[in-house]
Amino acid sequence: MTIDYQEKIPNNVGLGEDRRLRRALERWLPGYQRWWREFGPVDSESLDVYLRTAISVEAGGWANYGYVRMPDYRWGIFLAHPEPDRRVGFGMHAGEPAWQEVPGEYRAELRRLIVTQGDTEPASVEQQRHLGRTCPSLYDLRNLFQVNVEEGRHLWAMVYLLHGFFGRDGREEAEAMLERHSGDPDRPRILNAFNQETPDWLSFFMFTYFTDRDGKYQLASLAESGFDPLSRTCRFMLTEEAHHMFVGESGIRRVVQRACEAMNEHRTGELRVHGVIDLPTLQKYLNLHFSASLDLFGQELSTNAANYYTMGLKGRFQETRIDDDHRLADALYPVPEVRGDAAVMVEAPALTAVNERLRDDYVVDCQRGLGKWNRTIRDAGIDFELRLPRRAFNRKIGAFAGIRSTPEGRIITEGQWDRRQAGWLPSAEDQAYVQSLMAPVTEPGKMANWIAAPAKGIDGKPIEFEYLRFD
Ligand code: BYC
Repeated sequence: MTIDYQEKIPNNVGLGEDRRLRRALERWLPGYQRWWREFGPVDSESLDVYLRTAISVEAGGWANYGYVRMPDYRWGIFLAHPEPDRRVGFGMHAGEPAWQEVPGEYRAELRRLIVTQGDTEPASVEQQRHLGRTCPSLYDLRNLFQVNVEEGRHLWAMVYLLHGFFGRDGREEAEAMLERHSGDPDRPRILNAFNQETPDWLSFFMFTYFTDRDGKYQLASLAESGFDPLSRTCRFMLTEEAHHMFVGESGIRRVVQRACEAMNEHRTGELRVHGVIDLPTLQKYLNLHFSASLDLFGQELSTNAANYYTMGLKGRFQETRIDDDHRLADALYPVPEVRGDAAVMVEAPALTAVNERLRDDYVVDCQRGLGKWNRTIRDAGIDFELRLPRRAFNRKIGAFAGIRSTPEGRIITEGQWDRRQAGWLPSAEDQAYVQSLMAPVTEPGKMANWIAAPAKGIDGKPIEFEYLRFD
């Protein structure tokens, strides 16, 4: 059954009554559709995919499942319900009523935040566009497409804010979002991690675990914003983000499980002859994606971040639950600093350290998945532990950008790094091996040899459900 959604653009922002907004979006739509055809998932035009489509923000309203022909997906615009009498929660305007319009004096900063956030969404779709050709199962292919359409919707969410609240320059920024492309040497995406390729499914699972989790923390901080439409948009986006991180966490767990099964079956850790991804290779991919995602939080000490905070535009993670003055006038926060060949912790003004604090929250959250994966390894009776590298490792932004470090955080010379890095990050050979495993498996219920079956299917359906129908 193909669901016939009544509205062209499901929304709860009063699109029907807002002619100006409708016209701006209608003008943007053909460019978006062209972008989706040219830069969205390859070979997906004629597929019927069992997807969920958000059609309202009520409980269950975002979880409507049905077969959807991919280009006909209804990208909707949703804000979480308003909180009555919501106030700015932090910064110099703490306690004032939250803004329903853009405060003129903060317009440039707010626009920059929204554009940076928005830019990542289509970027990730571009990064993942070829993965459909090598899906390890129909279940995984469906999840990939679900992630892709929801990232598309997240772009819509930011474009709605630009169109709805920023006038002409907002419309120009919305256009530019379709003109920058991941990895484009002339017009790249704004943040570095979104210009890297996602060339294989192991990278995809790592990306959805580590990089989408940066999304969770950034969106959560923006959800604290005094600009209420941004806050409400981000709160709804977070409900979708959870599924993306589930795809990553469960995907990596299944790769780990398959590695353990193969190790026990063949009584060796050398799994490449058996067409399975060995745990040391997995650790290298983890090192790469974790360190790249750490960079996404910006510098340890950032006047941009301090300004966003003081202005009331971007808060800390779960700001309202923190028990302090929410102004950070005199507070201190520990940040790392490189002194000679050692990293030391120093006390810095908490206000300029909000990026670092968010990064700290993120690292704790990342660790949870490792706990689960390591339990899978332990349960299989195998003596191996996956670890997060220390934050000095392989950094391009912040205090550690200029130094080399081992995954354990020991600062080393450039020469030592050159000799040893192939043991820590995926080498050309590792990448070629992982790439060699990527062959499509499209028979319902079947899995590629390098990954275990999921624990259960989607929407209560069995694993062998036909999650996609080919024309
Ligand atoms: N790459 O003061 P600093 C997601 C620049 S992911 C390139 O430390 P700030 C998703 C910075 O622009 C979440 N440049 O930076 C996940 C600044 O330039 P200027 C995305 C960088 O501004 C998966 C200079 O360096 N959302 O949603 O405090 C799939 C000084 O830096 C980078 C957001 O990021 C970098 N990594 O912090 C789909 C939220 N880092 O001023 C989606 C919005 C820094 O000298 N963005 N720079 O020209 C922000 O809040 C901030 O822009 C950042 C950077 C946290 C990213």
